[in-house]
Amino acid sequence: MEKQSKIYVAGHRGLVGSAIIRHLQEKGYNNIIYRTSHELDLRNQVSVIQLFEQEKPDYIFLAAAKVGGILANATYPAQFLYDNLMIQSNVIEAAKEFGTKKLVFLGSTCIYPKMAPQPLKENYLLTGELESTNEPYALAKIAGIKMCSSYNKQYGTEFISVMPTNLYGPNDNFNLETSHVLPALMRKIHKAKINKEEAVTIWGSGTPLREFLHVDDMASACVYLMENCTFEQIGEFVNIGTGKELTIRELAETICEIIGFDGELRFDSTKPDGTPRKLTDVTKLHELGWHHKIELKEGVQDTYKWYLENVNEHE
Ligand code: GFB
Repeated sequence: MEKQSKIYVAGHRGLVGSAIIRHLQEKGYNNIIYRTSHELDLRNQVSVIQLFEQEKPDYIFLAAAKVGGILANATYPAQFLYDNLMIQSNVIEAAKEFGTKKLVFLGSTCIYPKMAPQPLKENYLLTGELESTNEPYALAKIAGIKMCSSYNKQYGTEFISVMPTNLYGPNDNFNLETSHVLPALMRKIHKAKINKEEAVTIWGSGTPLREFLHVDDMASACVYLMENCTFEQIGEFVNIGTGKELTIRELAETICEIIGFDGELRFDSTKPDGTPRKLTDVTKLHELGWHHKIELKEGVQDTYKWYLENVNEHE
Protein backbone atom coordinates (compact mmCIF):
# COMPACT_ATOMS: atom_id res chain seq x y z
CA MET A 1 0.00 0.00 0.00
CA GLU A 2 1.22 3.50 -0.85
CA LYS A 3 0.53 6.30 1.63
CA GLN A 4 -1.86 7.88 -0.90
CA SER A 5 -3.60 4.63 -1.94
CA LYS A 6 -7.36 4.81 -1.65
CA ILE A 7 -8.31 2.65 1.34
CA TYR A 8 -11.94 1.86 2.14
CA VAL A 9 -12.64 0.91 5.76
CA ALA A 10 -16.10 -0.67 5.87
CA GLY A 11 -17.53 -0.48 9.40
CA HIS A 12 -15.45 2.55 10.44
CA ARG A 13 -17.62 3.42 13.45
CA GLY A 14 -17.35 -0.01 15.01
CA LEU A 15 -14.81 -1.34 17.49
CA VAL A 16 -12.43 -2.72 14.84
CA GLY A 17 -13.05 -0.32 11.96
CA SER A 18 -12.41 2.74 14.14
CA ALA A 19 -9.17 1.18 15.45
CA ILE A 20 -8.02 0.40 11.88
CA ILE A 21 -8.59 4.04 10.88
CA ARG A 22 -6.62 5.31 13.91
CA HIS A 23 -3.79 2.93 13.06
CA LEU A 24 -3.73 3.81 9.35
CA GLN A 25 -3.69 7.53 10.17
CA GLU A 26 -0.82 7.03 12.65
CA LYS A 27 1.13 5.30 9.87
CA GLY A 28 0.57 8.23 7.51
CA TYR A 29 -2.06 6.81 5.15
CA ASN A 30 -3.94 9.85 3.94
CA ASN A 31 -6.60 8.69 1.49
CA ILE A 32 -9.01 6.71 3.68
CA ILE A 33 -12.67 6.58 2.73
CA TYR A 34 -15.70 5.46 4.74
CA ARG A 35 -19.48 5.80 4.89
CA THR A 36 -21.89 5.61 7.80
CA SER A 37 -24.63 2.99 7.59
CA HIS A 38 -27.12 5.84 7.07
CA GLU A 39 -25.18 7.03 4.03
CA LEU A 40 -24.70 3.52 2.64
CA ASP A 41 -26.58 0.32 3.45
CA LEU A 42 -24.01 -2.37 2.65
CA ARG A 43 -26.81 -4.95 2.46
CA ASN A 44 -28.04 -3.20 -0.67
CA GLN A 45 -26.09 -4.29 -3.74
CA VAL A 46 -27.09 -1.30 -5.90
CA SER A 47 -25.82 1.14 -3.24
CA VAL A 48 -22.57 -0.78 -2.86
CA ILE A 49 -21.98 -0.74 -6.62
CA GLN A 50 -22.60 3.03 -6.65
CA LEU A 51 -19.95 3.52 -3.98
CA PHE A 52 -17.43 1.48 -5.98
CA GLU A 53 -18.29 3.37 -9.20
CA GLN A 54 -17.60 6.66 -7.39
CA GLU A 55 -14.56 5.69 -5.36
CA LYS A 56 -12.90 2.57 -6.90
CA PRO A 57 -10.99 1.73 -3.70
CA ASP A 58 -7.52 0.17 -4.07
CA TYR A 59 -7.58 -1.57 -0.69
CA ILE A 60 -10.44 -2.64 1.57
CA PHE A 61 -10.72 -3.59 5.22
CA LEU A 62 -14.08 -5.37 5.48
CA ALA A 63 -14.85 -4.77 9.16
CA ALA A 64 -18.57 -4.03 8.70
CA ALA A 65 -20.72 -6.73 10.26
CA LYS A 66 -23.67 -7.44 12.49
CA VAL A 67 -21.96 -8.49 15.74
CA GLY A 68 -22.83 -9.01 19.37
CA GLY A 69 -22.39 -11.11 22.46
CA ILE A 70 -23.86 -14.47 23.31
CA LEU A 71 -27.38 -13.17 24.00
CA ALA A 72 -27.54 -10.95 20.90
CA ASN A 73 -26.50 -13.91 18.75
CA ALA A 74 -29.26 -16.04 20.25
CA THR A 75 -31.91 -13.30 20.02
CA TYR A 76 -31.28 -12.10 16.45
CA PRO A 77 -30.13 -15.21 14.52
CA ALA A 78 -31.87 -14.19 11.29
CA GLN A 79 -30.22 -10.76 11.24
CA PHE A 80 -26.82 -12.21 12.10
CA LEU A 81 -27.10 -14.55 9.11
CA TYR A 82 -28.78 -12.23 6.59
CA ASP A 83 -26.94 -8.98 7.34
CA ASN A 84 -23.53 -10.60 7.36
CA LEU A 85 -24.09 -12.66 4.21
CA MET A 86 -25.38 -9.62 2.33
CA ILE A 87 -22.69 -7.18 3.52
CA GLN A 88 -19.78 -9.47 2.73
CA SER A 89 -21.20 -10.77 -0.57
CA ASN A 90 -21.86 -7.26 -1.88
CA VAL A 91 -18.46 -5.88 -0.90
CA ILE A 92 -16.44 -8.91 -2.04
CA GLU A 93 -18.22 -9.11 -5.41
CA ALA A 94 -17.83 -5.34 -5.99
CA ALA A 95 -14.14 -5.52 -5.02
CA LYS A 96 -13.65 -8.15 -7.72
CA GLU A 97 -15.68 -6.23 -10.33
CA PHE A 98 -13.91 -2.91 -9.70
CA GLY A 99 -10.37 -4.30 -9.51
CA THR A 100 -9.59 -3.77 -5.81
CA LYS A 101 -5.93 -4.73 -5.31
CA LYS A 102 -6.36 -6.39 -1.93
CA LEU A 103 -9.09 -6.95 0.64
CA VAL A 104 -8.92 -8.07 4.28
CA PHE A 105 -12.06 -9.90 5.44
CA LEU A 106 -12.69 -10.09 9.19
CA GLY A 107 -14.34 -13.05 10.87
CA SER A 108 -14.22 -14.56 14.33
CA THR A 109 -12.95 -17.68 16.08
CA CYS A 110 -16.55 -18.82 16.62
CA ILE A 111 -16.19 -20.37 13.14
CA TYR A 112 -14.52 -23.38 14.78
CA PRO A 113 -16.39 -26.50 15.92
CA LYS A 114 -17.63 -26.30 19.51
CA MET A 115 -15.60 -29.32 20.59
CA ALA A 116 -12.51 -28.76 18.43
CA PRO A 117 -9.17 -29.63 20.06
CA GLN A 118 -7.44 -26.69 21.74
CA PRO A 119 -5.62 -24.53 20.89
CA LEU A 120 -7.56 -23.99 17.67
CA LYS A 121 -5.49 -24.53 14.55
CA GLU A 122 -6.68 -23.10 11.26
CA ASN A 123 -7.11 -26.58 9.76
CA TYR A 124 -9.82 -27.50 12.31
CA LEU A 125 -12.35 -25.49 10.28
CA LEU A 126 -15.38 -27.60 9.25
CA THR A 127 -14.32 -30.67 11.23
CA GLY A 128 -17.33 -30.74 13.57
CA GLU A 129 -20.57 -29.17 14.80
CA LEU A 130 -20.68 -25.45 15.59
CA GLU A 131 -21.62 -23.89 18.93
CA SER A 132 -25.41 -23.48 18.80
CA THR A 133 -25.58 -19.96 20.36
CA ASN A 134 -23.72 -18.44 17.42
CA GLU A 135 -24.19 -20.89 14.56
CA PRO A 136 -25.86 -18.39 12.15
CA TYR A 137 -23.06 -15.83 12.67
CA ALA A 138 -20.39 -18.52 12.30
CA LEU A 139 -21.96 -19.87 9.10
CA ALA A 140 -21.98 -16.40 7.56
CA LYS A 141 -18.32 -15.91 8.45
CA ILE A 142 -17.37 -19.33 7.07
CA ALA A 143 -19.15 -18.38 3.84
CA GLY A 144 -17.06 -15.18 3.77
CA ILE A 145 -13.79 -17.12 4.13
CA LYS A 146 -14.84 -19.47 1.32
CA MET A 147 -15.92 -16.56 -0.85
CA CYS A 148 -12.51 -14.90 -0.52
CA SER A 149 -10.56 -18.08 -1.25
CA SER A 150 -12.89 -19.07 -4.11
CA TYR A 151 -12.61 -15.63 -5.71
CA ASN A 152 -8.82 -15.83 -5.42
CA LYS A 153 -8.84 -19.22 -7.13
CA GLN A 154 -11.31 -18.39 -9.88
CA TYR A 155 -10.63 -14.71 -10.51
CA GLY A 156 -7.04 -14.28 -9.33
CA THR A 157 -8.01 -11.71 -6.66
CA GLU A 158 -5.99 -11.10 -3.49
CA PHE A 159 -8.60 -11.35 -0.72
CA ILE A 160 -7.30 -12.50 2.68
CA SER A 161 -9.23 -13.55 5.78
CA VAL A 162 -8.40 -13.03 9.44
CA MET A 163 -10.14 -14.67 12.41
CA PRO A 164 -9.70 -12.69 15.62
CA THR A 165 -10.35 -14.03 19.08
CA ASN A 166 -12.69 -12.02 21.40
CA LEU A 167 -11.86 -8.33 20.99
CA TYR A 168 -12.29 -5.36 23.34
CA GLY A 169 -11.21 -1.74 23.64
CA PRO A 170 -12.30 1.85 22.96
CA ASN A 171 -15.58 2.21 21.01
CA ASP A 172 -16.85 -1.18 22.18
CA ASN A 173 -20.56 -1.76 22.70
CA PHE A 174 -21.39 -1.42 26.42
CA ASN A 175 -25.11 -2.25 26.11
CA LEU A 176 -25.75 -4.98 28.69
CA GLU A 177 -28.19 -6.91 26.48
CA THR A 178 -26.15 -7.02 23.28
CA SER A 179 -22.50 -6.59 24.28
CA HIS A 180 -19.69 -9.09 24.69
CA VAL A 181 -18.59 -10.19 28.11
CA LEU A 182 -15.68 -7.82 28.77
CA PRO A 183 -17.50 -4.52 28.21
CA ALA A 184 -20.58 -5.95 29.99
CA LEU A 185 -18.57 -6.85 33.09
CA MET A 186 -16.76 -3.50 33.03
CA ARG A 187 -20.06 -1.65 33.04
CA LYS A 188 -21.69 -3.88 35.67
CA ILE A 189 -18.70 -3.70 38.02
CA HIS A 190 -18.31 0.06 37.56
CA LYS A 191 -22.00 0.54 38.36
CA ALA A 192 -21.76 -1.73 41.42
CA LYS A 193 -18.82 0.29 42.73
CA ILE A 194 -20.51 3.67 42.20
CA ASN A 195 -23.79 2.49 43.75
CA LYS A 196 -21.97 0.69 46.59
CA GLU A 197 -23.73 -2.58 45.73
CA GLU A 198 -22.61 -5.69 47.57
CA ALA A 199 -22.54 -8.05 44.54
CA VAL A 200 -22.30 -8.26 40.78
CA THR A 201 -24.17 -10.85 38.70
CA ILE A 202 -22.24 -12.70 36.04
CA TRP A 203 -23.95 -14.82 33.41
CA GLY A 204 -23.36 -18.56 33.28
CA SER A 205 -21.04 -20.58 35.49
CA GLY A 206 -17.91 -18.43 35.21
CA THR A 207 -15.92 -21.49 34.10
CA PRO A 208 -15.78 -21.00 30.28
CA LEU A 209 -12.33 -20.06 29.09
CA ARG A 210 -11.85 -17.10 26.78
CA GLU A 211 -8.97 -15.25 25.17
CA PHE A 212 -9.03 -11.45 24.73
CA LEU A 213 -7.18 -9.22 22.29
CA HIS A 214 -7.06 -5.43 22.51
CA VAL A 215 -8.50 -3.86 19.37
CA ASP A 216 -5.39 -1.71 18.80
CA ASP A 217 -3.43 -4.96 18.46
CA MET A 218 -6.12 -6.27 16.11
CA ALA A 219 -5.82 -3.14 13.94
CA SER A 220 -2.05 -3.46 13.89
CA ALA A 221 -2.34 -7.13 12.79
CA CYS A 222 -4.81 -6.29 10.01
CA VAL A 223 -2.64 -3.50 8.60
CA TYR A 224 0.50 -5.64 8.95
CA LEU A 225 -1.07 -8.49 6.99
CA MET A 226 -2.42 -6.10 4.36
CA GLU A 227 1.03 -4.56 3.92
CA ASN A 228 3.16 -7.66 4.07
CA CYS A 229 1.42 -10.99 3.48
CA THR A 230 -0.17 -12.59 0.43
CA PHE A 231 -3.02 -15.08 0.18
CA GLU A 232 -0.45 -17.64 -0.91
CA GLN A 233 1.53 -17.14 2.33
CA ILE A 234 -1.52 -16.97 4.60
CA GLY A 235 -3.65 -19.70 3.11
CA GLU A 236 -7.41 -19.69 3.60
CA PHE A 237 -7.24 -17.59 6.81
CA VAL A 238 -5.12 -16.86 9.86
CA ASN A 239 -6.07 -16.70 13.56
CA ILE A 240 -5.38 -13.44 15.38
CA GLY A 241 -4.98 -13.70 19.12
CA THR A 242 -2.63 -13.75 22.07
CA GLY A 243 -2.60 -17.51 22.68
CA LYS A 244 -3.44 -16.79 26.36
CA GLU A 245 -6.73 -17.58 28.11
CA LEU A 246 -8.50 -17.16 31.43
CA THR A 247 -11.87 -18.13 32.89
CA ILE A 248 -14.80 -15.72 32.92
CA ARG A 249 -14.48 -15.68 36.75
CA GLU A 250 -10.81 -14.70 36.45
CA LEU A 251 -11.72 -12.01 33.94
CA ALA A 252 -14.31 -10.61 36.38
CA GLU A 253 -11.72 -10.66 39.20
CA THR A 254 -9.21 -8.82 37.00
CA ILE A 255 -11.76 -6.14 36.14
CA CYS A 256 -12.80 -5.82 39.82
CA GLU A 257 -9.16 -5.24 40.75
CA ILE A 258 -8.69 -2.55 38.10
CA ILE A 259 -11.95 -0.76 38.91
CA GLY A 260 -11.52 -1.18 42.64
CA PHE A 261 -14.62 -3.20 43.55
CA ASP A 262 -14.33 -5.79 46.30
CA GLY A 263 -17.91 -7.05 46.47
CA GLU A 264 -19.18 -10.55 45.78
CA LEU A 265 -19.38 -12.25 42.36
CA ARG A 266 -22.69 -14.10 41.84
CA PHE A 267 -23.28 -16.49 38.93
CA ASP A 268 -26.60 -16.70 37.07
CA SER A 269 -26.92 -20.25 35.77
CA THR A 270 -30.08 -19.42 33.80
CA LYS A 271 -27.83 -17.65 31.26
CA PRO A 272 -25.83 -19.67 28.71
CA ASP A 273 -22.10 -20.42 28.98
CA GLY A 274 -21.58 -20.79 25.25
CA THR A 275 -18.58 -22.70 24.01
CA PRO A 276 -16.46 -24.08 26.90
CA ARG A 277 -13.11 -23.00 25.51
CA LYS A 278 -11.91 -20.96 22.52
CA LEU A 279 -8.13 -20.51 22.50
CA THR A 280 -6.36 -19.66 19.26
CA ASP A 281 -3.21 -21.33 18.04
CA VAL A 282 -1.15 -18.34 16.94
CA THR A 283 1.76 -20.27 15.41
CA LYS A 284 0.90 -19.23 11.85
CA LEU A 285 0.45 -15.58 12.87
CA HIS A 286 3.85 -15.55 14.59
CA GLU A 287 5.47 -17.22 11.58
CA LEU A 288 4.00 -14.48 9.39
CA GLY A 289 5.89 -12.03 11.62
CA TRP A 290 3.25 -10.43 13.86
CA HIS A 291 2.93 -10.68 17.66
CA HIS A 292 0.51 -8.98 20.06
CA LYS A 293 1.85 -6.23 22.35
CA ILE A 294 -0.94 -5.31 24.76
CA GLU A 295 -1.45 -7.66 27.72
CA LEU A 296 -4.90 -8.01 29.28
CA LYS A 297 -4.39 -5.89 32.43
CA GLU A 298 -2.92 -2.99 30.50
CA GLY A 299 -5.67 -3.29 27.87
CA VAL A 300 -8.46 -3.34 30.46
CA GLN A 301 -6.94 -0.30 32.22
CA ASP A 302 -6.83 1.57 28.90
CA THR A 303 -10.40 0.58 28.08
CA TYR A 304 -11.68 1.58 31.53
CA LYS A 305 -10.06 5.00 31.13
CA TRP A 306 -11.85 5.35 27.79
CA TYR A 307 -15.12 4.16 29.37
CA LEU A 308 -14.89 6.76 32.14
CA GLU A 309 -14.27 9.52 29.62
CA ASN A 310 -16.82 8.45 27.02
CA VAL A 311 -19.56 6.19 28.36
CA ASN A 312 -19.80 6.68 32.10
CA GLU A 313 -23.42 7.62 32.65
CA HIS A 314 -22.93 8.47 36.36
CA GLU A 315 -24.77 5.35 37.47
O1 GFB B 1 -18.50 -12.47 25.00
P1 GFB B 1 -19.69 -13.36 25.01
O2 GFB B 1 -21.01 -12.70 24.97
O3 GFB B 1 -19.67 -14.35 23.82
O4 GFB B 1 -19.67 -14.28 26.33
P2 GFB B 1 -18.85 -15.68 23.42
C1 GFB B 1 -18.55 -15.00 26.81
C2 GFB B 1 -18.86 -15.69 28.11
O5 GFB B 1 -19.06 -14.71 29.13
C3 GFB B 1 -20.08 -16.62 28.17
C4 GFB B 1 -20.18 -15.06 29.93
O6 GFB B 1 -19.73 -17.77 28.92
C5 GFB B 1 -21.10 -15.79 28.96
O7 GFB B 1 -22.03 -16.58 29.66
N1 GFB B 1 -20.74 -13.84 30.54
C6 GFB B 1 -20.80 -13.59 31.88
C7 GFB B 1 -21.30 -12.79 29.90
N2 GFB B 1 -21.40 -12.44 32.13
C8 GFB B 1 -21.73 -11.90 30.92
C9 GFB B 1 -22.39 -10.69 30.53
O8 GFB B 1 -22.82 -9.87 31.35
N3 GFB B 1 -22.54 -10.48 29.19
C10 GFB B 1 -22.07 -11.37 28.24
N4 GFB B 1 -22.23 -11.08 26.94
N5 GFB B 1 -21.49 -12.54 28.60
C11 GFB B 1 -19.30 -14.66 21.12
C12 GFB B 1 -20.14 -15.10 19.95
O9 GFB B 1 -19.22 -15.76 21.90
O10 GFB B 1 -17.98 -14.29 20.79
C13 GFB B 1 -19.94 -14.26 18.75
O11 GFB B 1 -21.48 -15.11 20.37
C14 GFB B 1 -18.49 -13.90 18.51
O12 GFB B 1 -20.45 -14.95 17.67
C15 GFB B 1 -17.84 -13.39 19.76
O13 GFB B 1 -17.77 -15.00 18.03
C16 GFB B 1 -16.38 -13.02 19.59
O14 GFB B 1 -17.38 -15.51 23.61
O15 GFB B 1 -19.46 -16.86 24.07
